[in-house]
Amino acid sequence: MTSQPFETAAPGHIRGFSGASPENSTVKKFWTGLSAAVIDQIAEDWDNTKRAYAATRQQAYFSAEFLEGRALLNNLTNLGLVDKAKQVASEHGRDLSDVLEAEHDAALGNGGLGRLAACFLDSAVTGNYPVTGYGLLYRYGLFRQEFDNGFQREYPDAWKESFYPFIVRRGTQQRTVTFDDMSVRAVPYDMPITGYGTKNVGTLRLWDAKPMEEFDYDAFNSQRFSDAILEREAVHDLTRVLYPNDSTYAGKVLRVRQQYFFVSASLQEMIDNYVAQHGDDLRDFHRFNSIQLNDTHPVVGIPELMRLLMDEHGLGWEDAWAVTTRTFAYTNHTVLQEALETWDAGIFKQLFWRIWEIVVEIDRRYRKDMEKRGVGPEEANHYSPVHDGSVHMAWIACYAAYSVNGVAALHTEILKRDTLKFWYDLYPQRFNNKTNGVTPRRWLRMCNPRLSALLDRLSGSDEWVTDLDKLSELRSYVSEDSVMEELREIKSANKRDFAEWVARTGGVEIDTDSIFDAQIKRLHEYKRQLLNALYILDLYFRIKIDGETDVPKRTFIFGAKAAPGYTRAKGIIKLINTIGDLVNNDPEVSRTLRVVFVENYNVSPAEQIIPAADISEQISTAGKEASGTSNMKFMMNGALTLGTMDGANVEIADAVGEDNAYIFGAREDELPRLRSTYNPAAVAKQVPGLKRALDALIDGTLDDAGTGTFHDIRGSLLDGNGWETPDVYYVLGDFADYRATRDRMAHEYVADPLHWARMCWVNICESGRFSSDRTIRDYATEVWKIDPTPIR
Ligand code: 26Q
Repeated sequence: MTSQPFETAAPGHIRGFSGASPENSTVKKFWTGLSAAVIDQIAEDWDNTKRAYAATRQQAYFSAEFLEGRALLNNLTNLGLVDKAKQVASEHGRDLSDVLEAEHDAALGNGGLGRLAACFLDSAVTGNYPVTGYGLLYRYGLFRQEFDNGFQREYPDAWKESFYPFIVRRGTQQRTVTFDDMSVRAVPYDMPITGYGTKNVGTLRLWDAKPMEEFDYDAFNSQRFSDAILEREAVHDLTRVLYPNDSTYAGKVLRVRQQYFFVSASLQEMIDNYVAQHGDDLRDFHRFNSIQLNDTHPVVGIPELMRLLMDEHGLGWEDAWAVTTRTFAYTNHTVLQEALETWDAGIFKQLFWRIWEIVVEIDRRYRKDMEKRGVGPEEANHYSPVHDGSVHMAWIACYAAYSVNGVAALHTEILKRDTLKFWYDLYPQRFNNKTNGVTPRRWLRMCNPRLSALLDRLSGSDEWVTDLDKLSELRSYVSEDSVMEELREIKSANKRDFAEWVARTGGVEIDTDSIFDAQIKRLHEYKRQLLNALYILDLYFRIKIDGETDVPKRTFIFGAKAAPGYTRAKGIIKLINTIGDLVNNDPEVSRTLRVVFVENYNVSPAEQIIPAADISEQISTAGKEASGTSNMKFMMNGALTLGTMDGANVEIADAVGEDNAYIFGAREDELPRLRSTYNPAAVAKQVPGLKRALDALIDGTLDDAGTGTFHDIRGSLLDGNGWETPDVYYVLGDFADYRATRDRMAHEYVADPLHWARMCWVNICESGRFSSDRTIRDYATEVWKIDPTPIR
């Protein structure tokens, strides 16, 4: 059974949704109909894929976040339907690009970790690997950001309020999740994950929380109307909103409820499927199932699987532990101490006493185990699952998981050397590195059609789209000037598109002849947007006061959200916006420099920015950024990295050679020595221009609307405002090298455009190892032990 061809079926779907002819439908309804037509195309393959995966050894990817972004163009790209969709649109008097713009991003993630999960699902299905994503169907995604006088304001992101066709409710597959104070119905919604050049369709299963009974009629009828409503609301609270923190731990009860909720529902389903396929001896569960934990957020799955195996399926502790410790693998995404998840023991006791009991028993056995191994009681206590009144999620993961990995080579080394050294010494064989990657479908094929067409033509096929290493075969075109000219034209055209997009979305006017220099990522002090901002401020004075004239034209592009409670990060947003106003409104300087701060940065804006960028700012303090993934997206699109030797930058520099990247700043291994004698206030005096830039924060040049924000930022660098360690992230220490390197970079850009193009080309051609296809292949063969399972 096959459905009608897409282009034949689509108009009917549009009519069905809009109750109007396609010509008279709103653009949103047109989008909805077109999207429904995509689902129509894949429905049968999706069924078949589910069946095939259920019968084989399969992998679950547990993650509190999946930052999918838009779905329609991605699916059209994967299914080879872009031209047909264009045709359908134009036949009804529309531009496909307008229709695509009507889609709201699915922003069910904060940043890197959530977007990585989305790239992984894309690569898993493209490689036909039996992988299913499990997470939460948040009603509100990551907050929408607006600027109000340069300050960040947050608004709810009601992303699915109007009908969203890319999730399908599976009402017959509900589960019940039981807390001590309430039972909750878990309703699965499936998002299809299409692959490129395969019939397989993977699944992202997102759980929604519903009251056990739609209405408690007794309560309604017995004058307890408001109790009934309140109870219902308490359940709906569970999946109401994604927590917007990405680097500080917040011990909110609701957050741990969310975690237990999706993890319990997912495990119940996996066990039911196992029983249906392989019978009810659960001692072999791990032979058919493995679960990757995306950071510690789903770690409560470890005691929950123990509970299900023992209490619901009759296994003894030893058998259950044998299964559990062969099922879970753990990925760490951060070395920041303040991000490590620990829960107050009282929360566990109150929400799920049985889980608490199991954690305590894991703890008891762990201590005995350590004693046998000769670990001293003090050290054993420090790494125990429960101590000092808290449950330590990372330690549970390290004790129970069969695999522990970091997300870039340097990061994994730091884990082994510092953060997780204790565990590495105990279980060296568990530790492995899996350098992150990004999907070349969304981040090259789809977002950069011009470059894509050039790569198709030069390589004679689209094979590179699923085998990105193929691009290295094109490296020799580096010496063909005509190809390099073409590359330059592609970049120019992308820059014009971006400038138009900025103008359309209400931003400043930008010069497409200028160097596009972009830093797009969450706002955090360790990522050092402040270093970038101080450079711009200094450059402003160099032009304005020092009369420097030999300054290449630059457009500084920012995109960043700050966690709503992270005051200093929000201050830095205000600072960048204020510097932007100073620069953009200056009649002289604005001829050379412009600052664009893209509001509400998200996946879709990234797809506009990255193909247009010349320079990729990756300037975190060495040792702090676990990997980074925008660095890979920029590289793939021919932007050069201006970065520190941190995270995956190290591997990017290695792939392209240091001649094709701009590396600066203190190295991770020299920072402890440098810090021991570091005096930021002295550095500020010594480095010319630095004091002038810092003083502009408090001398009236920059106005923070009387909030004291800029005073605090300056103080944080110079003297720690009298209470904190000054300049923890070594902003001033790296400033001089950053400025010299960035200046040199700009001069090389204007001095020899052809040479610049050659460097871009090398970056594109050597980006193969940063495809998430490679990452997934490595997980599949080295950790998950799963095989490609193509349908038909
Ligand atoms: C924890 C507790 C309570 C509420 C929220 C959180 C929380 C949520 C999200 C903590 C951390 C995150 C996200 C972390 C993250 O995105 N880390 C990034 O992961 C990327 C993918 O591996 C790396 O490339 C980045 O270097 C890393 O910063």
